[in-house]
Amino acid sequence: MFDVHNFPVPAEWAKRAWVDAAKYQEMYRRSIDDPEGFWAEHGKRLDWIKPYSKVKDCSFGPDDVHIRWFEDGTLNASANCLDRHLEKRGDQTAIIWEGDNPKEDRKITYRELHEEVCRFANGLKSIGVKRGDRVTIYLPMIPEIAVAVLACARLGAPHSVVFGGFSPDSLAGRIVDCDSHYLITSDEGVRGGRPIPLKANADTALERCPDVKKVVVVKRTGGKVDWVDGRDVWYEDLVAKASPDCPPEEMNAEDPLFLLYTSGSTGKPKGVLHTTGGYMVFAAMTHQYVFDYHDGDIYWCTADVGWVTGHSYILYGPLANGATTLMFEGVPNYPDASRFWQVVDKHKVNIFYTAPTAIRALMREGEGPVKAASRASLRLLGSVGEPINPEAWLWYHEVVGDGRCPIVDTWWQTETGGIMITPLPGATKLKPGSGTLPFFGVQPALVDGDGKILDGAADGNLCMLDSWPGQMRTIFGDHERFVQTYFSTFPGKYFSGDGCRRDEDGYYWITGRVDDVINVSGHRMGTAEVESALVAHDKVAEAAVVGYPHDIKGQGIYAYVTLIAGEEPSDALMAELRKWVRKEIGPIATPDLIQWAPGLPKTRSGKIMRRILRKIAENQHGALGDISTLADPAVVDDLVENRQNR
Ligand code: 6R9
Repeated sequence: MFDVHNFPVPAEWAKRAWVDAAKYQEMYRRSIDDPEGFWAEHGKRLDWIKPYSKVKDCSFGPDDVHIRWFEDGTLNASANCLDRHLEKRGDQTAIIWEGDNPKEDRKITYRELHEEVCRFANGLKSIGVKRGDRVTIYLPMIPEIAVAVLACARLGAPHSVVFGGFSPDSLAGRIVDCDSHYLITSDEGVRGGRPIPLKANADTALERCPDVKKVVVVKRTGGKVDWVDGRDVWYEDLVAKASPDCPPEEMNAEDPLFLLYTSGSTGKPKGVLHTTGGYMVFAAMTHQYVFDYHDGDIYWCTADVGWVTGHSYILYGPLANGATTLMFEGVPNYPDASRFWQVVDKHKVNIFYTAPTAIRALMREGEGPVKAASRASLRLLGSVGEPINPEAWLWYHEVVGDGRCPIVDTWWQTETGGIMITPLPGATKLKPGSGTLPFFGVQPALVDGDGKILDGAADGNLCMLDSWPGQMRTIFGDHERFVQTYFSTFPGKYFSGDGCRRDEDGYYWITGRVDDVINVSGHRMGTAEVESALVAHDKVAEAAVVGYPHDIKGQGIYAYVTLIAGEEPSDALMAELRKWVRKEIGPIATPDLIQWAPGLPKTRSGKIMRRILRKIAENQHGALGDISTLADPAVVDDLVENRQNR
């Protein structure tokens, strides 16, 4: 129905972009017909210590699942982001840091960043960090998060960044899961003018992590913190004492670069593992082509480094390309709803990459805050994290971009390492709401419930038929779960967990998750995680959590809660449960709606019928479908009558 709006490639884009429509076709064909040759060539964009002779060795099963790219090559990711740029662009700005407070900013050149990373890497060595050690990073959006990530990469110590919005409990779980003995945090973070007690959270988390030997603390606010002598060290002291000379470790292409935890459909977050060579090739190449990055461009991705978007498109991709990347500490509505556009004007941002949830929230504020800035520097807009509804797309295009800037709607996942389905601004005609076409080397397929591949225009489960260099290699410590999660639903194929439609033009339209994962403001949340937090409360007997459409967040969290016998529902208890989940997981997991459920709809074998709970939460109770397998159909009448979303 939205296919009537087509946005052709602007003529000047087709001319100046790296890739036009004909070149896209040609390069895409080659990447599929001859992946070895294609990636052998494009792998050269990195500086290798020892060049690779093997390019690709991948199997999606059914017997053995393994993924290896460039496997006999060696390199260092931090050297690719720093050292190799020193000669040509040592004095170019690598990172523009814009503080939460509009009066605070910093510019850091490649030479300065290189020196700080080397010093901190030596500092980490001095407290015992060695190649292979997992280092947990729990920092706000300050330049030191880039330094910490790159210093770990320099030492070959895989980092695990935990988003600063996660609770002590979530942090502890992630530290324990990867047996990390080192933590890097800060006294506090600042967002929207308010302090966030990161060190205090870390202290609480570490009560559960006896193996953490050292905690490095960056001084961000100077706020008061507790101190454990012998365990805690100031970042500033480590760096001041350390030598600026730190040769990068020679890493194998398949050595781990980082882990990043993400929610799955079971309660326990998965430690997604990415390795060095393939990930770096894919992050850098997608950054160049999707954002059509040219020397001199100012590029801003508003994500947090705590998510994969921040890893690939604030740090590794842009820095590998020698780009100028903007890092923003604050939030879109502080001091007011014009902040994004003020920052665009202040730093002359050309390429702007954000999430639909931010666009929808700003759209509510009207055009005024947008028009308060000129935005004249903007040339390209991007979207990531969840499907963008056509209304928000059109507002982004017309109001923010003044109708001049193409929008790249980029579909990808923590697991894919980089962008998979996306327009290229000089090549692809746009349709609002569609991620359009696959990137080079990406082979999507839509399959039906029986695993049959669907041709032409179709609606199905989004799978990948073959590997791409940025693909995750395993779940840390649990290869079995990796195989089970991604390669068993449709044997021989990678299953993304998303549903998708392909139209007559071969364009892809992501329709959302088809598993028990919901997408709240672009953040993945396993419903099972929220459920286990709720039942951990001593007044809760049982809980079931589903998503429902939410104007700003995309999806909201709807919780059905059954109390233990003798407990009475009350508004106070509802508030307490919401606070409880915030504390257990973090603010992003707070239920939007809670419904007291005397009972949950179950099959005779005791399985909760989520399909019914979803329909009620969506206020679609007229279409509950077949409920004949319910053990007690009366339960449903009560739930419908007391539904919270009307
Ligand atoms: C990069 C990132 C991945 C899930 C993914 C899908 C949703 C991301 C999207 C999109 C529609 C887009 N998603 N980008 N859906 N259009 N452009 O977000 O990674 O946090 O792992 O989330 O997000 O459902 O499966 P991650």
